[in-house]
Amino acid sequence: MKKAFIFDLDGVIVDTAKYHFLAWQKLAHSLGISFSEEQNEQLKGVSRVQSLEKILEWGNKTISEERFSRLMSEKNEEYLSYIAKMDAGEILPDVPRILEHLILENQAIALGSASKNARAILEKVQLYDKFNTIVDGTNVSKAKPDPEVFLLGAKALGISPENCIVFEDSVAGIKAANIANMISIGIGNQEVLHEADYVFNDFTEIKEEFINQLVATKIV
Ligand code: G16
Ligand code: MG
Repeated sequence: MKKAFIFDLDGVIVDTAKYHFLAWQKLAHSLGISFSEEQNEQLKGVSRVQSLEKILEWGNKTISEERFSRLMSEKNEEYLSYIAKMDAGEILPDVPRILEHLILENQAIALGSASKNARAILEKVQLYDKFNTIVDGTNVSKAKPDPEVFLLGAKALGISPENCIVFEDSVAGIKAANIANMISIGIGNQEVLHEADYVFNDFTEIKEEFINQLVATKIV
């Protein structure tokens, strides 16, 4: 049975959260707003627009629409300066092993990310060619936990949602996968991701046999 394995990007394939943090922190400080790593946690999987809205809310600030879009571009330029220095060394442990196994087993592979920079990042870390389809922030209109990003991935691959397996590090992403009727696999902390069907700390804990079982499971 051919299944689709849908990967989130930030926190699953690469740890770009640290670069988002540095860029948002610089922006927040320029507005006189403090910004902690704990607050950054809450921005994981959240779109760029919603992230800035939250930061302004935390700082009790209202700004014009024009300034809002200027700040978004500034943040993205700063973020892209970090992305420019990325290479394959930044791929999270054992992600290539799992991707190679899926390719060997002839399974479909998709990216399901909120990021508008997803394609550029995959190219920088030389993983772009491993994906049969890419759905990212440029294709979706509704942010996770809305299941749109994953449903579009399933549709592009011609595989029913029940036969899709999603790897996600964010609570919103796990919710999105569950709402889409897909198998959800949390990558990260069990307590945080308790709504997922399975949780692993990282890909080093995922064995080929586990993947094979998912592939063999018949959905009626
Ligand atoms: C990622 C990050 C979020 C970021 C979002 C949009 O989502 O987790 O922190 O705000 O993309 O990114 P950009 O500003 O590059 O469009 P994901 O879905 O890959 O975890
Ligand atoms: Mg993520």
